[in-house]
Amino acid sequence: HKKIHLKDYRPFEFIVDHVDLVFDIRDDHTRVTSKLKMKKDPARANETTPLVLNKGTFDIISVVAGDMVLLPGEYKSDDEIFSLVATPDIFELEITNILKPDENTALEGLYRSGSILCTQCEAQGFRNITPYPDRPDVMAPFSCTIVADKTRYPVLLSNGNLVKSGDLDNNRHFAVWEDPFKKPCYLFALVAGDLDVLEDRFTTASGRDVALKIYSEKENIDRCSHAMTSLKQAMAWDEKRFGREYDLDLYQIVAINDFNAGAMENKGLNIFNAKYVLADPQTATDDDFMGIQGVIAHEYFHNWTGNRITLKNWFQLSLKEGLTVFRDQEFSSDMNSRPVQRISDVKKLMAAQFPEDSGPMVHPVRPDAYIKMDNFYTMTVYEKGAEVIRMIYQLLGQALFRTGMDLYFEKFDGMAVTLEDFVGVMAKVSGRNLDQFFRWYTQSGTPAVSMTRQYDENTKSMSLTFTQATSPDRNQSEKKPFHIPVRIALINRAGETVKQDALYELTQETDTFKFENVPADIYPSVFREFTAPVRLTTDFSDQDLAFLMARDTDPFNQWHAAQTLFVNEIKNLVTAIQAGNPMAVSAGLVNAFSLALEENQKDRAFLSRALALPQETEIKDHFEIIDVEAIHQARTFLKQTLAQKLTSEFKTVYELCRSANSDDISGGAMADRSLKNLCLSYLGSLANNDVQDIVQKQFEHAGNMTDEFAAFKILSHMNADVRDKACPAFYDKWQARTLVIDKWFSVQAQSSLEDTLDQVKKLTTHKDFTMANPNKVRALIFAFAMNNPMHFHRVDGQGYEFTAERILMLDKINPQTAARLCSCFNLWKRYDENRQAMMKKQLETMAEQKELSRNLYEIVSRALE
Ligand code: DPP
Ligand code: ZN
Repeated sequence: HKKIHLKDYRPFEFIVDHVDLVFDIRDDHTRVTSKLKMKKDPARANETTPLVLNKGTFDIISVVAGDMVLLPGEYKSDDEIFSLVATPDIFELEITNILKPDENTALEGLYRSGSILCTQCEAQGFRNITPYPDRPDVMAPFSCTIVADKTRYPVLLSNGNLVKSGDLDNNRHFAVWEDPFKKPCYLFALVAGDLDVLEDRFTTASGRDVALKIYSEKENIDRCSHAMTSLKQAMAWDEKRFGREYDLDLYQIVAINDFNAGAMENKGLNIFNAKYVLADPQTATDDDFMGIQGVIAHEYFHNWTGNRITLKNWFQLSLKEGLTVFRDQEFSSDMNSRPVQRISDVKKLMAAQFPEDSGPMVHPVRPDAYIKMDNFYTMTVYEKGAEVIRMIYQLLGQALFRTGMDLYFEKFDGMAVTLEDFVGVMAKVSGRNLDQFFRWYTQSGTPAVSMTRQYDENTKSMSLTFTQATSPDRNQSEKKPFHIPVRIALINRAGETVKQDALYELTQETDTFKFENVPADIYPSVFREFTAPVRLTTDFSDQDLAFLMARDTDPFNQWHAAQTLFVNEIKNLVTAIQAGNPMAVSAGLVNAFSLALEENQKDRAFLSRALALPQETEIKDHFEIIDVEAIHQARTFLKQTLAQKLTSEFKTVYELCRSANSDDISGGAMADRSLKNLCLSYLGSLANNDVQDIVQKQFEHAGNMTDEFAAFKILSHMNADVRDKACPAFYDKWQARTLVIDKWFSVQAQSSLEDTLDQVKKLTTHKDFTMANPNKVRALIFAFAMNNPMHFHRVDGQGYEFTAERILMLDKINPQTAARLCSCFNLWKRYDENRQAMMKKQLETMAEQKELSRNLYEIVSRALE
């Protein structure tokens, strides 16, 4: 399988002036006719230049060049390429081919989801629709005609504006769409189906009246209003914060049940995984509501960062994704609680991006090479990419950053550009040299930064010394220092600010900052709001951390101190377990925890995050060799000890937070629920009759999915009897709601009970489970392999065996999703010898398969390299 390298990038030799597509949808096939108006790049006029278009596996029916019908010998066509040996300087090419969307299980290109036909083209799915220069730097205006049966497909959608529609013979009808904006083909979209629509309007700052339409299957149309509210919030926010207005008269979103990713920003016609559109308090949790708001906004923001300004090549993916994630994070921070948003974004980065950096998929934010681009829609490109933008924002400050964004939009509108172009405008408007900073894009790995304090009694000065080091990896054998911004404030023992928050910059292996005239018993609060994506170690003792947890003036750092305390405690417990010593939780931790819990009248959303123990999957990142059982045992023991010692406190807070109205999704009500359910989860870990009763009551009488699901999760861990009652009850109530049934699968897959693997195997034959639906696979198989370390890493290897079988099965259906699932084996070298050997064996078995997809091949071969 061929590797594509950034260094081999060449511009396309032709220009596409216009694309005219016709989709003739029939019961068992769709006939696509594409008319391309093309010309040679003027620099190549009169040269003999072969035309090479990307192509998927479909049959070509006819090719017309100009007014000449070409015979099969006059063009070349296989499963990857369509080519002509030579063309005139200016020409038209009409290609007709036949697609079988019903057989398209990979969900790339044109495919069927239930009764709906739809498309997914990013990254390289358009080539499965028609031969085309399938690369983001070829931009063209598109028009699209759809012809279909009126009864089966009453709604016919594509990008841009509807310019014509009408009836035809034989109960058929047609619609013609024109998109006035030039775009790369990965932003093309088509939807045909029997859909209902929720309509609204938005008037932009300059007075453009935009029709907003959200489409879904008929039975779900009353669950689209939260998505609509979120869309309007996003449109208003982008005008206010970035001066960006929407540019068409119509914005459409379609909810689809079978979708590989979260959502797709196709120009004027977003296609969404239904999970990120549909919600009401009865069927969606507060997290689901937040997720929808964030994803709706993310796709909307792409209209400027991604669509109007797009990518020169796929290596630049973070140019649109890192920037757009940064924008959606800022949006969510402005709509909700900024500190809580920051905590959840950083938690995600630490839980999923840091491990990516320590495994075989480690790559710079701008990768140098790929076999299959789909494999590089990663936490590094997205989440770390957003952190890199955030660092630029920190270095420049809000005003200059905005000036830089304005210039970026002005200079590059309608173009396909690079990360250098983006950082270039930021350097220009600020007058700063960002050359060293650019290493964040080209050098992989998480820098480890250590901070130590030195106090000089004579001069009454405190020095902070920062040392950075990044481990060598397959991308670079030697790492140069990063340019790392760090926000620092000084706090005294009374929790008062002694020195205001200011920005410092690390550029060397070691940097020291000196603070004069400060008392000895002072605390530095460093990397406030997580100024940079680094692994931080400090010389803080557990007492220092307890102080910072209570008194740091940055809530993010309070959270971080609490998490560090928990991790330290769990590490001590793991050491005790491994040495065969009895476990004990330190009194200091219980005390710090109890003091924090007393602050429950303040910010409950924040508190529920600060007092949540890190997951086993997050804890593992703090160990060189991961001891699955010991980590599970240690965390469980810590949780139970806290629950035991603070039972009445947890019960009190649980009662205090119960007043929220069950269908109120305001920030305050969500905060109450999250703290209440955190308390319930601690109590639930005790699994005695008394708490079982409380959990059971909440499960049975909950007025919303957040409470019901929280209780259900706890019951699923209690014991087999309890679980075996809760599961059918939940199923019977929600069997008609496929998104809720996903939750039902995932809870069972993540249970800590002994027989979980057997249950999961049984569930693979459940009538509601299918390997063909990515949401179902994620709910059951991903949840088991990624979020249930105790059972995935079973010492008999059966968890590995089961998962590897499923990956191979899935690879035949949906290679993109199979490759994603396979990353559960990525950290195999971090486990004990026995597990290493078993995981390696599964990877080798996969590698030996004859017909691995390119997607899966890349993941497996990197893991074994
Ligand atoms: N471009 C999409 C997104 O991140 C992913 N397919 O929004
Ligand atoms: Zn995106």
